Amino acid sequence: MAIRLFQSQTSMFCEKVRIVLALKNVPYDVVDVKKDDRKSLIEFSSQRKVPVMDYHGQCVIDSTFISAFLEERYPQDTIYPTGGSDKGLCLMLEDWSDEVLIHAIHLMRRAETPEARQMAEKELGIHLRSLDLLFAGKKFIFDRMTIADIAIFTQLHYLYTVVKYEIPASYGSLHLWMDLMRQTLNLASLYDIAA
Ligand SMILES: N[C@@H](CCC(=O)N[C@@H](CS)C(=O)NCC(=O)O)C(=O)O
Repeated sequence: MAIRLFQSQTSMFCEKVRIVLALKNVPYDVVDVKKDDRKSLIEFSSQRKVPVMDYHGQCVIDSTFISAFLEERYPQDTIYPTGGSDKGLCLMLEDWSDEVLIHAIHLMRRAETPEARQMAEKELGIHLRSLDLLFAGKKFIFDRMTIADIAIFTQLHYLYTVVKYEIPASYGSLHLWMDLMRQTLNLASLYDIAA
């Protein structure tokens, strides 16, 4: 029985999992879940969110759990840093990205008036500034590309591909890191979605 990923192409959480699967060279089949047709997903997982992984019949829900599950089974090309303390920080950053950064990105996506956009840009700006400081003088956050980089990249990548928002050039360190991530993940442009 093959591994199946219930997913949607534009979801940042699904992109996060696709990147982990690609880094670990794990072959899988895709089940595309449409907004208005979640029947097979609900039948398999008893809930309606993607990503969900069907691992030879075992149901794994949520990008963070799927990533940790894949790491356990495929420890090669690890997605975590060396050392327990750095791993703790890495998991916190993954969670920050999935639970906090995402709100600013959704706010930007939903902003329909100039006032709402200004508010959203202000909130997003707080996070972009923190990230720009975080990446100053660094390649990746830890000693290698980890799930923290991947989680943050997929959120910001969504800004370009779905929200159509360009991160201001003034965040120079953040731009350098985005370019490095794009090259490492072999994306031709920031608009490409990892296959
Ligand atoms: N914490 C979850 C979030 C998953 C999530 O919010 N998925 C969205 C797509 S980006 C979804 O399927 N939403 C459908 C719904 O809420 O009905 C993860 O990391 O996988």
